[in-house]
Amino acid sequence: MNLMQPFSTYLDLESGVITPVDHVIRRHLSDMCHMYADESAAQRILETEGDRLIYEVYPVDLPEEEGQVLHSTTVLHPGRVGSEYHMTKGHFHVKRDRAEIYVGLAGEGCLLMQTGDGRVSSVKMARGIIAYVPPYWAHRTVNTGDVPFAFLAAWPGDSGHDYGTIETRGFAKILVERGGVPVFVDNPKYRIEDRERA
Ligand code: M6P
Ligand code: ZN
Repeated sequence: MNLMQPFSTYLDLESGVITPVDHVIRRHLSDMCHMYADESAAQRILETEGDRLIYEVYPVDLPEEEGQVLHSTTVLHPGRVGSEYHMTKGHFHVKRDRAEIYVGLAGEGCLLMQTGDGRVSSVKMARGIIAYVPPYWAHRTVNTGDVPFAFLAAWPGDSGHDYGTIETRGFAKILVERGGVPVFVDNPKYRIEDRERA
């Protein structure tokens, strides 16, 4: 048995920043412009204001293996691309039957979930809300507020991240601003799997 030493890290509950972390993952608009419904709005932002920081992930350094509980915080900055609110890329777990827990820390947003056969669900997130992502549901977060939306997440060590499925198919619903409030609309870029169409 390879015995690990117990340890702790520090989570700033106001900002969502964990210290120490080995490396902060920073996702900019250029990493995901094709994921927004209005790609020309994304291009305009890149040309006029440069490469906007959308979100940061602070992962506690742990081996990605069965038995571990991986955990990280995400700080999702406020803003929109066209009328669509800033969001994370979103992913399925490679092992689809692995669940995840989200705990809201600061700001407000939405946890958007979707199954492989296109069922959708969402949970409103704010400080103190614990959201459960059951096995088989892809998950993406959206910042619907004016301040950074921060949350803690924990998931089994052998889950793995499958980004490809969401990158090619997208989520069925997107969150856009209409008259100052967030509303769900159908994602014009959503692609149903061919076998579902048949
Ligand atoms: C949460 C967890 C992480 C994930 C991060 C950002 O912290 O679900 O596993 O990496 O959000 O989301 P994504 O990886 O989809 O960009
Ligand atoms: Zn996950």
